[in-house]
Amino acid sequence: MEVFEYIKSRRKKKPLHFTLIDPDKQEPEEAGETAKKAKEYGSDAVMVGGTFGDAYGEKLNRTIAEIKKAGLPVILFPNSAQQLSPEADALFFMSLLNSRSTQYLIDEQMKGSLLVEKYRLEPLSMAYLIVESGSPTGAGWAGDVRPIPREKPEFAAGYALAAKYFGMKFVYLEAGSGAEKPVPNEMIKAVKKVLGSDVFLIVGGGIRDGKIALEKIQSGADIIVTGTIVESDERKFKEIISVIKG
Ligand code: 1GP
Repeated sequence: MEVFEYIKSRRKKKPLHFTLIDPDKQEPEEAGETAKKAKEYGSDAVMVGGTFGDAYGEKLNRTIAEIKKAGLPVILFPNSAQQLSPEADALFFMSLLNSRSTQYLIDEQMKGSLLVEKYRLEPLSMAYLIVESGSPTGAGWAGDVRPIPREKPEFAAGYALAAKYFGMKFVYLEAGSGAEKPVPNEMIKAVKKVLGSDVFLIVGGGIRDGKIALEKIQSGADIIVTGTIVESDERKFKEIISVIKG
């Protein structure tokens, strides 16, 4: 089954959880073990990507090959046209809409699109939006972003509706990995209101326990992404997934 259809059919039953694995932070075998845990605890897919580092080419391919053994779909979450691999099932073909640099709006996509076709990766079109989260994050800095102010949910809604009009299938509200504060509930509500059920709303960054995950789901998130917690606290990781699947 195509990954988009898989997401659509699972969302009809429950909200989803995606596990983010940074290929730069561990050896391929360890990434494979993490993916097995993700599957066991009920996560729906594994996203592979990271802001920084050198996990491209061979290491990226080996990491994904290990992750795939767990049996979950693997979706690339690339930081550039360099972070592509034929081993993955799909990729978030994303544009960082609040970047000030054309590099993250369209240039990397132009460089990568023919490779996406060659590798037969399923492109999942996504608007990526970085939200102010207390202190600067790696994604915001690296992406040359003007973060959306926390008290301006209407700015996020404006970007999200523009993305929907462009035909994008996903909107990702990102607080940044390890964010001090997650995306505000009011902003999630405002964005979901304009997206309706046609576009999936992904929320991630700084989601550290089940209570936070539940608030984000109740505000309108379709998919919750966690990265840091999978590396630091297995109990909380399990708790977050069980709350989402409640
Ligand atoms: C980062 O939103 C993801 O792209 C995950 O963030 O590492 O804080 O879970 P955390």
